[in-house]
Amino acid sequence: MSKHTSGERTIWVNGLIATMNPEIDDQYGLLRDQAIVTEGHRIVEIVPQEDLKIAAGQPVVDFGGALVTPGLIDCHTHLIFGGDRAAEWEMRLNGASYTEIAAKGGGISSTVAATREADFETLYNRTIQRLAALVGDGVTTVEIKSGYGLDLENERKTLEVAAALQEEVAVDISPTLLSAHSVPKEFAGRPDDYIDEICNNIMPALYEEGLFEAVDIFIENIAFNLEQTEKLFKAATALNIPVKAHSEQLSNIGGSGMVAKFDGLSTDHIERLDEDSIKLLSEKRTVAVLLPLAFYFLKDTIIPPVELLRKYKVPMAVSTDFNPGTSPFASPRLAMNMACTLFGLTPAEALAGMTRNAARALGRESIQGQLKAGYQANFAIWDVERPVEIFYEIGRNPLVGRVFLGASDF
Ligand code: DI6
Ligand code: FE
Repeated sequence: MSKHTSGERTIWVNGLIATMNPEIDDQYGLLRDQAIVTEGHRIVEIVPQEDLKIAAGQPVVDFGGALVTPGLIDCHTHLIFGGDRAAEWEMRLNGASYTEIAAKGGGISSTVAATREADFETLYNRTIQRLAALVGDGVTTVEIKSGYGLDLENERKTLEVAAALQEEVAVDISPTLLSAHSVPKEFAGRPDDYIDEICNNIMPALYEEGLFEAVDIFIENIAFNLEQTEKLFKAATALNIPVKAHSEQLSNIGGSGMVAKFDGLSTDHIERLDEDSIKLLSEKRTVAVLLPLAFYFLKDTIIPPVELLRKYKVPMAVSTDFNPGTSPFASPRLAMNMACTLFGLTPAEALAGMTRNAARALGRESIQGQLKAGYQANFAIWDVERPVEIFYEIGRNPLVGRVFLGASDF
């Protein structure tokens, strides 16, 4: 990326700007004939081009009529893991269910074994390819979860890969501790003891090391129950760590209500979410994260209650859920496409789901996900006439460049 050196005032002209600012009276917050003025990492102002006063020698970048959106934000991924699950996918295509495969020691457990086996370099090299695919789709912020190590050493290894990638790639990584993804074999039949191990050992140690910024848990019949969740959330809250959950993907045991109780960042999947839980969410800051690629790959048939989420004004985000078992798709554009076709989101809701609301799901809503004064200068630049074309055609990618913290490859 060529650098617009930090602190330098830069003027970006001739873009069709989809600000995603809800205060602008257009579903994409569209602005025409306006210029974005940045200083280093920040947007200083967006002003009518005719009012611009450009000093001699001041850097000006011409978007040439391209569409400019906030950099995309993929707020839920499991990008770092060993091995793959192609053979299990074939089993599923031959008739076995995800739950049956998990019960036979397949599923998440097989990826845990492969991740423990893999060394740092292997994990790093595999992940950087996936990250490149996300970046190639316009991503400037990505959440990455642990959750395939399931012990102190291997959860640390996973999160250290995320930290190393943060140094190498022009992208903002939001790391999440998902040690409560599954019960590891050392704790077989003792899920409560494993939750204690996370609360007393894994979480405080890795938080102290600065390796993650939020805590996640898989709340399901086949994973952790509400009591275990409450224990984890209380321990996280005592350390001032925000919480979130995988909830109502396969069953509804009240997970989203528990996330609401702790004013969590997000509740994710939520195909089986009910109206009473939505009412609880509506009073909180929590974002409902929709993961249409996992829904598609599992051939689920129950769609999330989008109409009720709209009714109660719960903000909806959209993410890839990239993982080896249920969503091997590093394509945010495909996720937005399928959020529309499979879940009935409008294109503007889908784009808000990968920008403004995804920022909120990561606690970054005051600095990312919109183009407005005071926000970070993170842009995705698209060779399209209207926003829907960002994810209309899959195969030909209309992204022509990204700006990340003011540094541009456009
Ligand atoms: N739900 C999911 O879709 C992923 N994790 C989760 O809790 C799947 C993870 C996997 O199958 O490896
Ligand atoms: Fe997930």
